[in-house]
Amino acid sequence: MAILSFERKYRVRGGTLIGGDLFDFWVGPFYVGFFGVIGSILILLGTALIFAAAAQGPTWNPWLISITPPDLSYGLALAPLKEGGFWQIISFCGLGAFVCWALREVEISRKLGMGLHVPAAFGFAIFAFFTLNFIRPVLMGAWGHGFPYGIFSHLDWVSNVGYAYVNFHYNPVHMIAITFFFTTNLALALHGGLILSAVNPQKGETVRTPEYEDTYFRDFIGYSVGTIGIHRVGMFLALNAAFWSAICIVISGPLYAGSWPEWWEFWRNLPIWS
Ligand code: 07D
Ligand code: U10
Repeated sequence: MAILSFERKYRVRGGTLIGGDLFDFWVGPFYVGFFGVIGSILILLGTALIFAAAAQGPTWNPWLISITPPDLSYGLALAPLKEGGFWQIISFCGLGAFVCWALREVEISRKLGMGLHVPAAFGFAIFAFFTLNFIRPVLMGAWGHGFPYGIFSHLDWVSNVGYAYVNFHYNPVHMIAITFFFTTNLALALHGGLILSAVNPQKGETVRTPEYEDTYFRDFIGYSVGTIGIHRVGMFLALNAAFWSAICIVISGPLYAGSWPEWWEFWRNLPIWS
């Protein structure tokens, strides 16, 4: 079905989570919905506040602008705007906008009668952000433990927090998260390469069917995970990357405050070696 007649067929009301027909419409290609409206408000407000905070100075250099969380002395209280209050409201707008974005994905999935895989996957990214700037600061008793919104400043934050635990590479869960990130890359390279090699032939050649794709990997490594299977593998790897990232940072501080290299001493102290 051509895309335009398909859109006419499925663009009917219903499937919304709340609000019934309220905001159940499209603007050009975009589905709006209740969460599109709320999300847009939060995005506009959050962005305006970023500009307002940046306008306090000291710089308009985009690399150096930084909206910083309150000083640790504010604990979990609200801070004045210029002393971290901007950061607090912007964080709230950001989180709200991410959640609205996910719920709008849910409404679109429901309208189309599709699974909720896309919003579920985005939920893992939201979970990582929520862990960094909400769960961990609350567990550690101060909003000041959140990361600042700035290009260089957030890199400095990662470096400082990393060295606060001496060498973050030794955090075993950071290792797991990185392993999942790298394996996601491997899987996507294999998948992208395999698909292009089969369905994007040279002029005069014919497109190859999935049997060819299966056979390629059976010949190569003795096993093919299959055309739907590779997407399960990809989803599994990518979601685990975000999930273990969140875990690796939330245990640093709230659960374990020492040095990560020293954590591995448990291994040398196992009675089995003596
Ligand atoms: C958090 C993103 C969520 C996104 C959302 C959507 C918008 C819209 C719109 C532009 C999870 C946002 C959308 C804003 C914008 C428009 C149009 C995803 C998230 C909701 N590390 N490390 C990680 C590596 C070192 C340290 C994670 C590698 C050092 C700390 C990942 C190396 C030290 C923290 C990772 C390395 C150190 C991390 C990040 C190598 C520093 C964290 C990915 C090769 C000296 C952070 C949850 C992530 C974390 C984190 C990888 C080195 C410290 C696994 C490969 C040794 C303190 N590191 N790291 O979280 O876990 O994705 O956060 O050296 O806090 Mg590390
Ligand atoms: C393609 C295709 C297509 C097909 C195809 C194919 C491409 C058209 C036609 C071909 C594809 C294939 C044949 C498949 C290819 C396969 C891959 C690309 C890779 C697949 C890989 C996996 C499915 C698994 C990868 C696994 C990873 C990355 C896990 C690494 C993690 C670990 C080693 C540990 C994991 C354990 C976990 C997560 C749970 C336990 C952890 C904890 C409880 C927390 C951490 C622990 C502690 C705090 C304490 C103890 C920690 C210690 C001691 C440290 C441990 C540290 C470690 C690093 C282990 O296109 O279509 O069809 O066929």
